[in-house]
Amino acid sequence: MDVFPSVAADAAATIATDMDRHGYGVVENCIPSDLLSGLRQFIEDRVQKNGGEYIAFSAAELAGTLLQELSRSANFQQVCRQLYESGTRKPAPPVSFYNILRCLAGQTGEQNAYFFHYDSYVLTILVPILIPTEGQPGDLIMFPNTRPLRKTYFGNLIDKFFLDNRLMQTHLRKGVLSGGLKPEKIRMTPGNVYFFWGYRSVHANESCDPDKIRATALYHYVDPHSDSWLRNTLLSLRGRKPQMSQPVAVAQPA
Ligand SMILES: O=C(O)CCC(=O)C(=O)O
Ligand SMILES: [Fe+2]
Repeated sequence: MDVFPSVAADAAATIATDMDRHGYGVVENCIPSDLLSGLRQFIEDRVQKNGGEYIAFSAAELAGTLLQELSRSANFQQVCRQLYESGTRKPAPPVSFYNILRCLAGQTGEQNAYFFHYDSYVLTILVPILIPTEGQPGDLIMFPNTRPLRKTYFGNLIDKFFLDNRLMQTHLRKGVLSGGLKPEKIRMTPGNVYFFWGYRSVHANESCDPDKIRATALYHYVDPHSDSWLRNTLLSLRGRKPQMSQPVAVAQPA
């Protein structure tokens, strides 16, 4: 049985319109809570083993979990393909996700908040697993669709250069905290799945209380510059696999 419901074409079209107009679209109540609870247990155990601090898991470490099942779900892949096609007017390539599970907790969770970035992938799907119900929930904050898909990787690098520097990061963080800047704030509910144009939208997450866990699974779909010579040369010089521009995981899973 598919872990994700079938989303009708007109419902997917509504999600795409919401993403264009308000920054994000949502499929509500699509992940049953009994499926989420096994994953929560896994997360709580691993965060505890990690001294109550931030931890992130790659797709390989998620083998056998609900999150891997979701990445293989035909219904989930179908809605991602439809959104991609409606957003880019291009045929959707075969689905392969860059998948990560982020668990914010402790003091190191704080260091992974307010990092404003563009994703390297066109479509971002966010599946909240654990969101604190007391104190700060760690909302997703977003300035939707602030840039188009760049034709070249170099164009993309220029955007990142202007965003990923101390001056701009401080300006955005202070602006958001003082209320001078008003991003979309998305208070996520576990069970729902959220879609946004991660490549096109400046986004970050707020912090949550250090004694709470905030866990989100991210699925990233289609790197528009995967064939770029410049990108591949830079990545091989740095000797690392392509991924989004997030701070590195602070700790390895135990
Ligand atoms: O966890 C979140 O709310 C967002 C994380 C994010 O934007 C990312 O990992 O690219
Ligand atoms: Fe992101």
